[in-house]
Amino acid sequence: MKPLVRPAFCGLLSAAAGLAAAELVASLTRPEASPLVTIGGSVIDATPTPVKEWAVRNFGTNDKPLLLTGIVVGLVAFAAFVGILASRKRTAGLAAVGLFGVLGVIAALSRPAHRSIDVLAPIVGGVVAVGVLAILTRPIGEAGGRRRFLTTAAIIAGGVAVAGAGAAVLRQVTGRDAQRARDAIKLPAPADAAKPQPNGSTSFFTPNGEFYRVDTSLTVPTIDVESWQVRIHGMVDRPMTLTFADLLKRPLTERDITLNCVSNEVGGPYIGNAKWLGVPLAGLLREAGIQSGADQIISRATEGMTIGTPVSTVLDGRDAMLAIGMNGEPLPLEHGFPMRMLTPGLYGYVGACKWIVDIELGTFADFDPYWVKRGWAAKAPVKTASRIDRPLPFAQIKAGEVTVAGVAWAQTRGITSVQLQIDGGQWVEAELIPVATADTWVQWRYAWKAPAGGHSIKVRAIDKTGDVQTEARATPFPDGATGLHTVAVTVT
Ligand SMILES: Nc1nc2c(c(=O)[nH]1)N[C@H]1C(S)=C(S)[C@@H](COP(=O)(O)O)O[C@H]1N2
Ligand SMILES: [Mo]
Repeated sequence: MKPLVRPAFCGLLSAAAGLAAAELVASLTRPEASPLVTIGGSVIDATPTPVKEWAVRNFGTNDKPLLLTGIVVGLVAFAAFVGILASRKRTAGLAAVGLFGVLGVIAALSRPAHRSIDVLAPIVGGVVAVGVLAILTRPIGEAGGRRRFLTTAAIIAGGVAVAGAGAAVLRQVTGRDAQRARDAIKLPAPADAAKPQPNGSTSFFTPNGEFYRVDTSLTVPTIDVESWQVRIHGMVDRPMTLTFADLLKRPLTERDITLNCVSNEVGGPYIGNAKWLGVPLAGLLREAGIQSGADQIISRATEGMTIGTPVSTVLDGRDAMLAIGMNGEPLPLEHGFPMRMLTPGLYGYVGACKWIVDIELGTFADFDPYWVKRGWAAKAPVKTASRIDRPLPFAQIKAGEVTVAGVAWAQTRGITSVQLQIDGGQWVEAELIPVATADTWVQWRYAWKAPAGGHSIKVRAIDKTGDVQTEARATPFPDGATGLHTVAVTVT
């Protein structure tokens, strides 16, 4: 058997050279379309929904670094194999390493919001990988022995390091520029302020840094706000294009709105409440002139997400908006800077597209957005729900008066009552802390005289339409979890 180390090394070095070159070209052309990101995005999109749900459940936001590591491990294994192949059948090996480029091109073109320029990086990467492998596997006579090979390899490795570092630095600079531009924005005061909240509770609003994040994007998009614009088109009489400056010039509305994710399990953390500032969407759409028959608003994000929102929900009087501010600041990059949609009463995947670059009026019959293609419900109003935040599950607490507290929500309908059931007994009313509108969660609390022993506390909410939160358990797929949050505690 021929020794495997040198051929595997040649494969790895050529793949590394190709990847570094491709990443460098991408960071110069369009960082969102870096091959690692487009390949990773394609892997995410091809992942079956149950696996994705499992990953979100078990790794939360950490599912992405994990995926990137997986991709790199896969690339390393394939590269080593290609090197070994090239040492036996040189042409086959060269063709195989070229596959990296082809894969990259396919991944780039399969992204929903790709531009033609995106194929440049994988093409350059493929050519570099083939070239490097060709040089490293030259027949011995031409290659001039071991010493010469090592020198060549060292020079290539140096090139890889420089290109890789260059790509990383450029990436950081774009990220920092976007962050700086975001930080420099002075948001105008709202023309229409949010109703003052009657409660003084600090935890009513979720600070931006603690707000949950759920998206399929491997890297946080860094949109250049100066050149950014959004087009509103499709089934409208007067298509329009708006820049960020155009949005700032319009009368802005400020609203307190609770946003939650359809993937949230009963009692889960993917919900947050913030003060949002934005342009009312209903007014914009009426200006554009919605044509009859248009029933779906399709938002497209810079990284390729598509989200479909019913026209009827946006026009029914609720405060749907194109948001540019969150809790008194410009939108944080990870929450959709420079602009995202918000639709009170809808789960995020049908009403809250981030990093929007395009809004098209169309129909549900003609277009399935990203998650709908994957089996999730096309229309997904939030379900009435409640959560116990205190005491924590399995807490050990002292006998006596214990405050049980949490949140309940039924955006657009509002919460009329929250009830607790302790150890399967009678349902008792919790105290609701008053809120200004139906679009936020409600904080509740209950003073419980806790006797010693093991106890279970169960919560349910009743919304203002009279609907009692169902005890029947349902998984988040396809339109949101149901069931009652129950916490077991030990009182001593
Ligand atoms: N561009 C884009 N927008 C997106 C998503 C996404 O993956 N990409 N995820 C949606 C989902 S599933 C949810 S629940 C909300 C989450 O918003 P947040 O991350 O600001 O909390 O964003 C929505 N908007
Ligand atoms: Mo979500």
